[in-house]
Amino acid sequence: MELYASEDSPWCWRVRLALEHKRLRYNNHQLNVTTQEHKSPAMLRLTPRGRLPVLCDGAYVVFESVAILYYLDRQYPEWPLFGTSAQEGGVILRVIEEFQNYIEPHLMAIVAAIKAHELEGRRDEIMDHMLIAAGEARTIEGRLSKSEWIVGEQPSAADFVIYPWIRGLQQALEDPDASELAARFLPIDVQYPAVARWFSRIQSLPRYELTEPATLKR
Ligand SMILES: N[C@@H](CCC(=O)N[C@@H](CS)C(=O)NCC(=O)O)C(=O)O
Repeated sequence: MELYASEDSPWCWRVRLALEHKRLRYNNHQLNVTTQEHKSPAMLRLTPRGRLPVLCDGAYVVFESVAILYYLDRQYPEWPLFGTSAQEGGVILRVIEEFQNYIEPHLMAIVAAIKAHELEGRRDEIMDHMLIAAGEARTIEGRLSKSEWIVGEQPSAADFVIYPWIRGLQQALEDPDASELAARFLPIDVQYPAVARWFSRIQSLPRYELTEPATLKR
């Protein structure tokens, strides 16, 4: 399999986590988004929107990260990503949809503003995003205080979709400019102890370290 990905993208990281979880071998092609490598004619033939990740399995091409996870699970059912029953699969997909629709846009706004050094002048707007994200993190904390994984007894697509964003938020909030925002979330082991324990569980998964963006390495 060929994975076309950008190293520090949460959408690409979730696919690397899923591939490693399933013990699948793949060639990881890291594209440089800054130099528009992902918009080359060859890439646009694979994925007309010019977004990453894209997975090619032989002649079959799939893009959109959650669609990739779904494809992998149907094609390679060992080490399931969407549970072992229709009901469990429904809950996993519901949690993913809720995350992507109601939380991800706020996390994107916060992380992008910190990385672009744009907090000055946008502090109230970004704090509003932070308050929503912190409230949603409370819901995730509630789930993880009852169970080791976001849904069910094993790691699932829900863990692999959500983890890269929360880990990315933790990293972004370590920027000294973001201290006011950080007070709503850090230190994570004090404010969200179940999330911190879940971080350790994910980081202990086999071959986890191969999935981690170099910019985030501990
Ligand atoms: N909904 C898509 C989002 C993909 C996405 O936005 N990827 C970023 C990763 S860096 C990208 O390709 N950005 C480059 C661009 O938009 O030109 C998914 O889940 O795969």
